[in-house]
Amino acid sequence: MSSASISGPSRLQPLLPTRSHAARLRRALDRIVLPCLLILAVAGCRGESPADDLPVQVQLSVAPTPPIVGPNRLVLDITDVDGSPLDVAGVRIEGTMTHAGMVPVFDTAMPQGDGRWVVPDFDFTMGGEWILFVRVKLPDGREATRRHELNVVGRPGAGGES
Ligand SMILES: [Cu+2]
Repeated sequence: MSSASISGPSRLQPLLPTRSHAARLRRALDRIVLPCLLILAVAGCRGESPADDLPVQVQLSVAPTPPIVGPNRLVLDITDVDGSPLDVAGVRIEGTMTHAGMVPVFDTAMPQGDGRWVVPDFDFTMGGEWILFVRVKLPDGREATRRHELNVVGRPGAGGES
């Protein structure tokens, strides 16, 4: 057994270029990945990502907040891109979750005037992350779909997913 090979600069030398190369690569990745994450975070906060380019914005509020398993009141304020109330022909809601075997929940909103539509008792059938597709039918028959995500909290004995 020789101890001469334990500490020799010649053994460490090959590691240095590799490490700095890895650091350069990581810095380059940070430059690409970080902005992407920021964009995702902003989109997630807004809870809305248009699937079409129709000039329709939907602002969703839920009572109670956070929403609970069981009936909840959905209030949808529908505007054009400038924030002015939009005259629409009808609003349908589809609620679903990402896991397999989920039965979607469908409902229809009722007009309250000034672009506001209400679903009095939208039934969240279980707790967890829900995706709401708000389908806004325009007077000319075209339909805009806006997606909102919200976390439904379970109630004891109400069948929530923990
Ligand atoms: Cu579910």
